Amino acid sequence: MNNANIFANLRAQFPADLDSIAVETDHGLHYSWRDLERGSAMMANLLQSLKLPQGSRVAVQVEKSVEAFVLYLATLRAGLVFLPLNTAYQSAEIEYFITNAEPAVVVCSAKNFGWVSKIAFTCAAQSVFSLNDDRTGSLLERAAHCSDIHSCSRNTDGDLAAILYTSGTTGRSKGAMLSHGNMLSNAVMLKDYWGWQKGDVLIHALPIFHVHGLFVAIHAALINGSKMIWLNKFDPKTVISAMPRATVFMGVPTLYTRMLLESALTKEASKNMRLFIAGSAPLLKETHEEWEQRTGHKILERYGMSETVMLTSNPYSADKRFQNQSERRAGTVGFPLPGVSLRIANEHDEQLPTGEIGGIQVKGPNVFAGYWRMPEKTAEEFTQDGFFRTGDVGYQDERGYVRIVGRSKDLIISGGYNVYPAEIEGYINEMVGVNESALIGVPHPDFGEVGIAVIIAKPGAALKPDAILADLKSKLANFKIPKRCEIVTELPRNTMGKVQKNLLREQYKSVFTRT
Ligand code: MCA
Ligand code: AMP
Repeated sequence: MNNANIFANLRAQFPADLDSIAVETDHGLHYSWRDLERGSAMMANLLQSLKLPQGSRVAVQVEKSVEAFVLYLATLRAGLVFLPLNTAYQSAEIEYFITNAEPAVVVCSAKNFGWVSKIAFTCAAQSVFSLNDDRTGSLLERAAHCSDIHSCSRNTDGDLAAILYTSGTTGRSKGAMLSHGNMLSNAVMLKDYWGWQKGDVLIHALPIFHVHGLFVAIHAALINGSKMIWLNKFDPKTVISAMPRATVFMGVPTLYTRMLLESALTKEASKNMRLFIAGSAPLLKETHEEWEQRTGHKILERYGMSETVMLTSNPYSADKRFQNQSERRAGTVGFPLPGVSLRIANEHDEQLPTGEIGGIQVKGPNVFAGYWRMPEKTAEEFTQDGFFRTGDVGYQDERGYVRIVGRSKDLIISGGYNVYPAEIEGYINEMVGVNESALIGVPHPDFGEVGIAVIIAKPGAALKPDAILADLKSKLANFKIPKRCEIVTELPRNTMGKVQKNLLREQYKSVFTRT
């Protein structure tokens, strides 16, 4: 029987010449395919030497580095479950994830080892290792003593490969459980759909703790045996200067708008590039058009979720046989990908006619198994006939292109990161002198959308916006901090007394975009 382990399948596509370059960093380091093979074998042997039960989680909060990417491969290879965590998360956030997921192994930056290991050991983790972005840390020291020969774990399609935490409309984050089969089916299909070719080189400039940078980008490059030009941190100038040696780039819209501010972005600079892909947040039509004007390339926009990996994509092919379906259309996220069933449904989960707006529901081999240890939440998000309710609202036009027009979930997407208003409001409402708060998302020229906190004080309390923001900053990941705080005397409400966030969004919509 075939091994469904995703590492085994990616490994099978490594080039025959293992000494050729697999990863080149912006710091001038070169890693061969053999380095990836040996490095992941050594780390996998280290993890297996811990004799962990099947399904054990390996939680990782480290700065981006090639070694962190190799740790991801090693975890898959050892048949364990990878749990990536945003480096911006602070102790209360990390404590929640570790308590909830109960990882057997935790890997963190050496600078955070004190507080992270305290949380980890309190939650019965077996081992805590450090890993830094300068190739130091106890993980590498320990792995250096392990064999560089390792036989990959055998897995079935349904075996758990990763858990990605994501939040819903209320309450705490939920761990979306993705299997080897979910990820492999998506990677195999996208290789074909996006026309990956021999000689393609990917510029990798995204963080590796979310689906976009970790799965979509890395799996695509590996399954095509393609070299990556690796940036630990996005820098528009560095990406543009790498374009003559590359062919594919993936980014959230903010990365594109930041590159558009660079005079070095020209048709000449990008003439070697084959494909620019955008996703994770809506790409403005203006960005799409300006990019085409400046580079001659039409960005290919696609849509996905942590729970489902990739769902829809604009077409890659300009093949005339597909007539009017081969165009990349700005403002749309394209067509359901092969194998993905997508429908626009009403509140009774019934399919709506073309052109009508409703909830986007999906089904397919890419759709996750459920939320970690939350069977009720999982059941709530699936329809009786097995479709997953994405929480996104949209329609399909007469040509079949999907357009997202809103979200039924209260979510702000800022620079490609998700911010859940309920979480931030919870923190603000606990502050002394606060009566009530509402966090809304408004347009922003750099991050696409950012949060504004609108707050009512308790009678007699004098609230200071700066103090509120500073307090939040000490507790929460930096991207979650509202970019502004407004103290008001009342919030607009409907007849049921519910705050009308749509009216607040309207009121504050031009705060950051006014020229
Ligand atoms: C940084 N800051 C932000 C954000 N990032 N504020 C709001 N939203 C953000 N996304 C703020 C920090 O709080 C800080 O503020 C200041 O900017 C500088 O922080 P720094 O970390 O230096 O920022 P940066 O390096 O310029 O980062 C911006 C970025 C980054 C490169 C756009 O946010 C990024 O890499 N975003 C990509 C996220 C991503 O990969 N998403 C994919 C999710 P202060 O100085 O006040 O503290 S996967 C997904 O959504 C689905 C599945 C899909 O479809 O792909
Ligand atoms: P996450 O929870 O990080 O997996 O974010 C998934 C959400 O990002 C989706 O439910 C959408 O709301 C949003 N998203 C992803 N890609 C796009 C896109 N191309 N356009 C609009 N929204 C997107």
